[in-house]
Amino acid sequence: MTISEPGSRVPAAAGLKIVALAGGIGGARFLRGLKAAAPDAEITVIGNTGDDIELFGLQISPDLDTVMYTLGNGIHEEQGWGRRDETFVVKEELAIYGVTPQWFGLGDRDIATHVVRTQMRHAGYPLSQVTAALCDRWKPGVQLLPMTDDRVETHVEIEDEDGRRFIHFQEWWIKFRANTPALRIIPINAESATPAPGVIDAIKNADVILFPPSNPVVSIGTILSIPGIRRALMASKAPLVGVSPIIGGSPVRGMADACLAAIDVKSSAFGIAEHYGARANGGLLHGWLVAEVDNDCVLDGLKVIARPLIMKDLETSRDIAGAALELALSFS
Ligand code: FO1
Repeated sequence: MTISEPGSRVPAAAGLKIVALAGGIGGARFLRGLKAAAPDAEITVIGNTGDDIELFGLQISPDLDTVMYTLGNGIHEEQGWGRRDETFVVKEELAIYGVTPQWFGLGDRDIATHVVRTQMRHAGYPLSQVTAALCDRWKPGVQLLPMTDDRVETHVEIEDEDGRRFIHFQEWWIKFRANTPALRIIPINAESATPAPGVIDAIKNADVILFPPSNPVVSIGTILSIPGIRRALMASKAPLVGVSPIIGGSPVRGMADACLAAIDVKSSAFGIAEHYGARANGGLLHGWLVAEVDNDCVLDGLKVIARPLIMKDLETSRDIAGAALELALSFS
């Protein structure tokens, strides 16, 4: 099948079972484009929960919420996280009480989501059932599964004037803006976590598997760190296509380059492709979508196509998702 010009939907995707491993902002925007490119496909999103954090007694799942709000049309569009039309009165009141931390922007509307999640978790519901209940309201139009129901938190080892220590990923990401080098990035407890119900089956039954342009270390990498998920992806017959989150050596958004440095992977479309590996040589990827500036990305056994990769609106996101989908379908 030829890779058709940007702008078209992908009719061949009707009825297809598509599985996407997604992190936060970039992943969510890509998924919005995927829904537009393949409106009649059945999309299952395996969401990263390593960013999860408990603050002020509330259990917060940033990447699940970003996907849910973005696809459910409740997201703060410019930020890519949190709610549109948000207020921060509770945050201001907490600051007046001197409650810390004050670097996490917890909005009033967003707090309702965390209250529901925390109440349900305390009542004994697993995160996967909490997420399904929250999605009953938001109707993201995809099945959103946490990568695991077990608690996995990404912590980052840094060294500064206060010495060498681990801090929560959110503190490194928000308070430090990833400016302090990450000596190690560890998804705590991943090795004893199990995939959430439905995750392995979704991979097994997939016709196409996609890696959106999410952070390859702290989003997709964290999902791959859950025992059984990588093995299921490798055992799947479904073509697996990824989209580079790095254009011309720098991340489109976020600070993937700071994360890649922590695992000694070059911050380039080629570096990440090499990191994931080509399926023909024992890696994960059948295909890799790169920006035109990176069309010199050649990796033995990997089918690479170049396309404009800036997701500035729904149309560009749809075109990128459509190109990724068509690249995947070119293997079947
Ligand atoms: N990111 C920020 O840069 N600053 C914030 O204050 C902030 C608050 C926040 C609250 C809820 C939520 O779900 C996400 C939030 N994020 C914030 C984004 C978050 O750190 C990232 O989306 C992911 O964890 C990384 O993709």
